[in-house]
Amino acid sequence: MTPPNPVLLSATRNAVLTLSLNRPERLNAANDELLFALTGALKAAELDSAVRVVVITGAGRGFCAGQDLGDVQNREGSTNFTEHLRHTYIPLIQTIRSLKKPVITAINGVAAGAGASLALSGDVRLWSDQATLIEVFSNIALIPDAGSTWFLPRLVGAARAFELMAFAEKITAADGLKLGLCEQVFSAETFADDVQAYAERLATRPLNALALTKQALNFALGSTLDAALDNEAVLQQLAGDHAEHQEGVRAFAEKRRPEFGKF
Ligand code: T3D
Repeated sequence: MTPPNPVLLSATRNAVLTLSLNRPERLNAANDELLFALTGALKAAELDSAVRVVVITGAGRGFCAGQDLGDVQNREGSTNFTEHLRHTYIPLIQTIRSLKKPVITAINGVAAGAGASLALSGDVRLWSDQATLIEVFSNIALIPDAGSTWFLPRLVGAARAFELMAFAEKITAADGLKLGLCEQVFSAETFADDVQAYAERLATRPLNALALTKQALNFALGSTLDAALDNEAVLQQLAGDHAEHQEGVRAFAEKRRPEFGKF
C-alpha cells in the first residue's frame, strides 16, 4: 500500500480510483516526489481488487504543466536528462500503458510539456472545455519526451505533430476533439461529475477482456497485420477461458444485462 502523499490526492468511489496531481500553485508541474507517487499509486491500483478504473486528473486550474522548471534549476551540476527520464517519466508512462485496468486521463486544464504526454497516455482522454494541450518543449529548446513523439504522430500524423511541436501551439478542447486527441469534451462546471459517471460506466464493462484489449492494441500499434492477427488469436483464448466470457454468453441467452462487476 502506497502511503498518502500531499502532492497526490487519492479517492476511490464506486470502483473508480481518482488520482489528482496536487501542486495547484504550479499548475501541477511535476517534481520527482509527484512522479514517484503517481507511479506507485498506479502500481498499487493494479493489485487492488476494489479498483476497476483509474482516473488521473489535476487539482486546481491546471492538469500538469510538465517538468517543474524550478526543480530543474535547483539540480546540482549539469542536468542528466537521460537518467532523469529513465527514473521518472519512462516508468510512469510504461506503467500507464501496461496497467491491466483502464486509465482515464481527465484533462481539467492546461497540459503542457511532459504533462501533455501524460494527458495523451490514457486509454481514454476526457477534456474539460477549458482544457488546452501544448507541446511546449521547444519554448525551452528541448525535444518532446515522456512519450509525446510516440503518441502525437499516431493521432495527427508526423507533419502536423512536428508543426505543433515546433511552434508550441496551444490546442483548445474544440481543436483537440477534431484532431482526435480526446474522446469526449465536458463542460468545466460539471467536469468532475461527468468524468466520474463515464468512469463508473466503464467500470461495469468486463475488466479481463478490457485488459486483454489494451494489450492487443498496444501490440498492434507496433506490429504487422499478420502479427496482430496472430496475437489476437492467442489473447482471445485468454478472454474466452475467463469466467467473464461465460457470464456474457449466459446473460445473452437469459436476455439480461451481464454482471461483469463480480469478476
Ligand atoms: O528534466 C527532465 O527530465 C526533462 C523533462 C522535461 C519535460 C518537460 O515537461 S519540459 C517542459 C516544462 N514545462 C514548461 O516549460 C511549461 C512552463 N509553463 C508554461 O509555459 C505556462 O505556465 C503554461 C502555458 C503551462 C500556463 O500558462 P498560464 O499563463 O496559464 O500560467 P502561468 O502564470 O504561466 O503559471 C502559473 C504558475 O505556475 C506560475 O507561478 P507564479 O508566477 O504564479 O508563482 C508559474 O511559474 C507556475 N508554473 C507553470 N509551469 C511551471 C510552473 N512552475 C514550475 N514549473 C513549471 N513547468
